[in-house]
Amino acid sequence: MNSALQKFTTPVGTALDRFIATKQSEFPFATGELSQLLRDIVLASKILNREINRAGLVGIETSMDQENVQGEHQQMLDVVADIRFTRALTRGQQTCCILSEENDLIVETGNRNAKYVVTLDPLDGSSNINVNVSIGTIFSIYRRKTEIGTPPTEEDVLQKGRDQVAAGYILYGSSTMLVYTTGYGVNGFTYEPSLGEYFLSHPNMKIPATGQIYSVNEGSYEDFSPGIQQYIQYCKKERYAARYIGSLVADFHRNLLKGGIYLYPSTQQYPSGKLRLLYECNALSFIVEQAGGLGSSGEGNILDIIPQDKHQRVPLIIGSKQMVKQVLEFLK
Ligand code: P6P
Repeated sequence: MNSALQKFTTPVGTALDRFIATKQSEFPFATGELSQLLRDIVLASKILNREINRAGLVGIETSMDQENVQGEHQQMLDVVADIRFTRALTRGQQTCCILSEENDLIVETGNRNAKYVVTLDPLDGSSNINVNVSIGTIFSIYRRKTEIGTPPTEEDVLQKGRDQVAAGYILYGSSTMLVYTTGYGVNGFTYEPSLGEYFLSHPNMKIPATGQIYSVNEGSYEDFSPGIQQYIQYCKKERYAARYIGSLVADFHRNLLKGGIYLYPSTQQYPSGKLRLLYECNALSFIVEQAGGLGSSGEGNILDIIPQDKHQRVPLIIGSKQMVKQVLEFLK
């Protein structure tokens, strides 16, 4: 084939849609419902990506001058993201209810015959929007606990991370990526805006067993337990690189690729840690464990925590397995 022709016929790679269909065909009992649910999430992420990438031009990066149910400052994009994902999941008809950071109560989609529930942080790190720092969406998918056809209840979302069917995140960064797992490894897809499609760019992702990067807000150092303080001193003595973007998905993704550890321990302001078990910590812990890493609260594996409250916060120590285990040694 001549080089000119070759240049214009380079394969574009594996589209996410084809990847989902291929994976579904590998499971004889798969009915396509999970595939459809994943497509619903992908659609919402594409719409949101468009808004984020022109936020400064359309005035969407402004604040809502109101707080969400958590008492946290709400950006307009937080609300837009919540609406986009809720609408896509509702119309996709595979989700019976959604637990979102932006709503205190579970949101019934009206699809009472749907067998899945979604827990969601529609837009994490939104305080970074108006300074053009990467932000992310984090999601978990569970099978409902209540009977098909009945109204969903809180029982459907108060599930251990170990019981997740799938989990993933979208990173709206210098490029937009979707990374997810269904329990059979972790795969990363990069968005090609000119085609409006994600393509497989990071097959079978594995986090290095150890690393030289630590991510923690050292401004809270005085609040940290002696064990955490000793670990931070250890990182400095070892001349590790301090990398903390203030956007969980961005910090997590870099550590997943390069090896490293992210810590959000208990602080004076957040005695139980800042991050939410059901729609941040469980999803990232499922992903990191599938990639060979570890997610811990400092007292046990995140995935084994039995949730008590929908918006429960937990301390999070997550990343390369050897680094997390080392922190646990300091905590003993
Ligand atoms: P702090 C963003 O608000 C977030 O939830 C995470 O994305 C981020 O890692 C963390 O909080 C930053 O919190 O207290 O260090 O500013």
